[in-house]
Amino acid sequence: MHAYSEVVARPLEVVSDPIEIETIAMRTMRLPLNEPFETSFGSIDSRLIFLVSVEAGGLTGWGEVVAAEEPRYSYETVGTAQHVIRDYFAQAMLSRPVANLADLATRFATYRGHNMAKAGLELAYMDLLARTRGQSLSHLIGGTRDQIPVGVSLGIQPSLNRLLERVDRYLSLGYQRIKLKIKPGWDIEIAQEVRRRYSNILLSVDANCAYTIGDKDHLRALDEFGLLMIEQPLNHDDLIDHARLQAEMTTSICLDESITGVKRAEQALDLGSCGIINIKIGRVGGYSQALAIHDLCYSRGIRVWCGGMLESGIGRAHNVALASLPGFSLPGDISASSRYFARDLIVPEVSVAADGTVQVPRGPGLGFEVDPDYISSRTETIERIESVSEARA
Ligand code: OSB
Ligand code: MG
Repeated sequence: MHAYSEVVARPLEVVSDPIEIETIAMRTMRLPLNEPFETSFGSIDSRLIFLVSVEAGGLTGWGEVVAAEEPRYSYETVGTAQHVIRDYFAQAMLSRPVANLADLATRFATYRGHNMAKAGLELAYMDLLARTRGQSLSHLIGGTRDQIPVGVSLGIQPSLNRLLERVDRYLSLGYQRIKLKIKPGWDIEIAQEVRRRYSNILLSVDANCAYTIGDKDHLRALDEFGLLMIEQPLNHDDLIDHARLQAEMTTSICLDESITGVKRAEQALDLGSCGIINIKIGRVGGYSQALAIHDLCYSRGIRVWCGGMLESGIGRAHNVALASLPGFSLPGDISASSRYFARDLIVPEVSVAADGTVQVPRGPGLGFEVDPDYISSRTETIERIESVSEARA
């Protein structure tokens, strides 16, 4: 592995005029999933999508709050995010013109937690900033890749045969890495079977916190299968037990839930809690933290990849931009729109080429058109926040 010391060149840091945001809109809509998605913490068959948009000078920037309906992956929910945006974060954003990303992040930092809610607004701001400058988001944040390698995350299935069928399908579509969701009782044997069938693929597993350090010997059985990584085997806020486990496993641990910001990432690396980090913009509180974690890992030669939250195309388009940064050397959980939904909210939809890559768009902002008619037709709730006084009225 290389140690990098270069600073990532980032047009974002070039000074531009402050943006006076006029309106923040929050929309929710339910999108059915093409097939149920089961993890160690439960199964869902639709996604309640929460979009935020910000308007200034006739332009609109789009973001997505990736919180789920229930506090299982994290404590945030669509409901808590609506509350904190409506009652706190919107005012912070509208109170005076936003000078830059750091200015916005500093305003939000005075409020504890609620990273996905903060991130939704940071995403919308960054899309707006990129559109205002006529630049692509990827270019704005210092992206260097024209296409990004992608993988697929396969939920727990009713049977091994159903799982193998899905592995076959996504490999034949070109996906570069297969990730299997695991839990006690659906772990060693399925990893073994998939590896037996495909000796050379990039294969990983994701436990979503389903084990404890007491399961160490059980988990070590996974070391036989040449996995790229085991993602978040232990508790969601643990670093210590992960370090103990990593010291006894040859498979790299990748942290997801445990990495909630750049400070935690630094501690995880110092403790040896993981060898790989999954960066999700929502989980870490927005672009400000996601970029900082990327830069930290890039400078230390630690591999990162972009995680997913079964987002709509709007959130996924942001993930594509993020994953174009030079440190994203492993395939992301950024699958084609058709892997999730019958119809996505952006045009064109995200598609995966036969070589398992997604093209990074070069048009202004997200680089995909947001489909306003389809969004309107599906919107279930909409709330507009115009100004400090009106928001409080
Ligand atoms: O742990 O990475 C996870 C989806 C929802 C919540 C948590 C996770 C996931 C996924 C799916 O693994 C990733 C995707 O394809 O969006
Ligand atoms: Mg995960």
